Amino acid sequence: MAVRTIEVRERVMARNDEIAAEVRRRLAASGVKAFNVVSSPGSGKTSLLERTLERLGEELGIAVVTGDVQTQNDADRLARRTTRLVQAVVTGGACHLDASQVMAALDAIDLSNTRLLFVENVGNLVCPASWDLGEAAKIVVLSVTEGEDKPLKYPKMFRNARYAVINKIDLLPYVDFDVDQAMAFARQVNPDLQFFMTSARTGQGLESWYAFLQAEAGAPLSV
Ligand SMILES: Nc1nc2c(ncn2[C@@H]2O[C@H](COP(=O)(O)OP(=O)(O)OP(=O)(O)O)[C@@H](O)[C@H]2O)c(=O)[nH]1
Ligand SMILES: [Mg+2]
Repeated sequence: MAVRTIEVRERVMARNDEIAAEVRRRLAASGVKAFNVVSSPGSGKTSLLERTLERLGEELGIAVVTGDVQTQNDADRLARRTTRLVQAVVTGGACHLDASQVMAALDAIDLSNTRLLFVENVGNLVCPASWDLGEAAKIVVLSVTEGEDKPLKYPKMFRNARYAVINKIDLLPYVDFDVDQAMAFARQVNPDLQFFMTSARTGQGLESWYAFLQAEAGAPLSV
C-alpha cells in the first residue's frame, strides 16, 4: 500500500513538472518573467505586492495570480491597487498551487501586455516548496515575528528559493529576532540566496526591492 502511494505521488509530480515546463515556455514566448512568492501565513506577501503594484504595476506591466485555500481576499486587496487583472485561484483545501492552476490562470491574463507575473502561493512553508509552477524563481518571505530558525526547520523552501525577503523590519525593536543569525541559517541551506530587508508597512528597504524588479523586468529570460 505504501509503495503504491509513492508511485501515485511520483506520477502526479511528474505531470506537474510537464505542465510547469509548458507554463515556462508560454511565459518565455511572451517575454514574461514570473516569480512564485512563498512564505508562512501572514508574513506579508500580499502587503509587499500591494506596495509593488502601487509603485511599479503600470511601469512594469505586473499581473498577479493569488492562491488561497479559501476566500479571494488577497485578490480583492490587490485588485484595489491595479487596473490590471488579478486572477484568484481558490485551491479548495490544497496547501499549494499547482502548475495546471497557473496554466488556467494564464488564459485570463493579457500576456502581451505583461512583463512581470507574481504568483502569491498559499501561505505555507512546506507544500509549495515541492511544486514547480513554471516560475523564473521562488521568492521566500520571512517576517521577523517568525523566529530566525525557520530556514533550518523548513530547509526545502529556502533551498528552492533564489531570493529571500526579510519583512516587518519595523518590528525589530520589539521582537527577539537576530537578522544576522537568520541570514546565516538561510545561507547554511542555500549559500546563493539573495536577501532583501523590507517593511511593507513603513516602506523601509523597498527601494532596493523596486530596483531589483526594474532590473529583472529588463533582463533577458533564462529558460
Ligand atoms: N508591522 C508590519 N506589519 C506587516 C508588514 N507586512 C505585513 N504586515 C501585516 O501582517 C499581516 C499579514 O499580512 P499579509 O500581507 O496579509 O500576509 P500574507 O503573507 O499575504 O498572508 P497569507 O496570504 O494569509 O499567507 C497584516 O496585518 C499586515 O498588515 C510589515 O512590514 N510590518
Ligand atoms: Mg496573502
